Amino acid sequence: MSEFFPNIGKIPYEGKDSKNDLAFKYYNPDEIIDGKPMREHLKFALSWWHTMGGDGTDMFGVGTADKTWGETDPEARAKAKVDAAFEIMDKLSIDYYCFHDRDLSPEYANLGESNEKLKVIVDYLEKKQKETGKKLLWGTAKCFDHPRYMHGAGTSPSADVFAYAAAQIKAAIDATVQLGGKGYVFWGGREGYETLLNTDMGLELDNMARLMHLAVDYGRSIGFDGDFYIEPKPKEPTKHQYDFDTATVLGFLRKYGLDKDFKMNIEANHATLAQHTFQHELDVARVNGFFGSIDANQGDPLLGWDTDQFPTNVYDTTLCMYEVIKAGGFTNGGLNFDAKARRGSFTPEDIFLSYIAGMDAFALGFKAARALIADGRLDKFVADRYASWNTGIGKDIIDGKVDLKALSDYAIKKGEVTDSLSSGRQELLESIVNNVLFSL
Ligand code: XUL
Ligand code: CO
Repeated sequence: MSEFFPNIGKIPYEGKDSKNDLAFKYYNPDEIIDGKPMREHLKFALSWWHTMGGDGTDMFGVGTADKTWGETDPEARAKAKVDAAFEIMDKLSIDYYCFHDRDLSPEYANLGESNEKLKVIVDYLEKKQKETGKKLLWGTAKCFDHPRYMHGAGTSPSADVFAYAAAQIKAAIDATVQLGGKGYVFWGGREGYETLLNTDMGLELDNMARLMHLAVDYGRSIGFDGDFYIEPKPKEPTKHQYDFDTATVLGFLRKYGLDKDFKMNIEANHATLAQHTFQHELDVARVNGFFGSIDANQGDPLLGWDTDQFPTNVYDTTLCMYEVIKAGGFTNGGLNFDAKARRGSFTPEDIFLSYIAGMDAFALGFKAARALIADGRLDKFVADRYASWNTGIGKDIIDGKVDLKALSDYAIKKGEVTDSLSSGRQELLESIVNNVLFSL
């Protein structure tokens, strides 16, 4: 088979002193760390939509990158995309990929035909996976781009649209299971509203949960043993997205009894759109036991929309990997690059250069996070800060040994609190992070 990128060979790891643009400086896929190779710690995934389909089209202009893969017939193009994607994954040492149904195969004249054509591509993917050892991280259904979804999918006022979305989700779950994926994502593309003047919010939320329950029941019935994920996002495309942030989604999952089957797929740029840090969203997921997977990218602090840039901010990747390590690492999840090269970075080489940038930033972040934990100063500071909960009245509160009256008696007797107040030392801690980061 001829190559799509004949001028680019397998990207080698050359170390931090290399000046070779087409080499990794930090991502050394086979380096063993804590008994397993770096590639298994990071579990990088290629996003089919951006990398294989995104041509740079924006609101002000047509595409700048050629993503036709040399084909005009839709089925031939879908197959060429598979070949090109596997070449990219091989050359970049990426083990996983993620898809929406319609990234793999477009819509045809009717749903029956779309499903049949999707199956052809899924069979082809299964064959390629067997030949190469590449894996599916997660699948999802694109229930937001077609005009039928203008008012939502699971939250559409039209029951027929709900049924159509259910059909698409069924086929996408079938594909995910056939390809051995351990994740299935719900990103609520148009699950939200523009004005309450035309919206029955209560019914829409109930229906969104109904669709998820139907998906869980079906997935489990055909042997899907992975995680369902919700990917929180506060705005864009709708003004009020129901999955605003992790805390909002947690309330939703618990209310509707979906909390046993779902975890979070946290996206960096979605976190910042919700006015949170990436680390905040990861931490909310972790401390509640809902940490699942990550859509790795970054936004631009000066822009208020989802720019899906490749992540290069090492401070952020460090604090992200700090959370991942504290969560015990990835199980079913991984780091999916929901990221696209800038519209002006339009050449085939830019695909590789942008992935190298993102992968190196995460490899460096992983090393830095491990160094922060090994250094121990942050952990020790936090442990000391909460020491009053380990003994005395703090321990009694945690053990449930005191009631409100007993606490009142204690506080009156003790008088003003002075001895257990200490400095938060934020500046010191920030300088410790710098010290560790720049000693790597
Ligand atoms: C949109 C987004 C999606 C999801 C999958 O902002 O992040 O691409 O990751 O539907
Ligand atoms: Co995403």
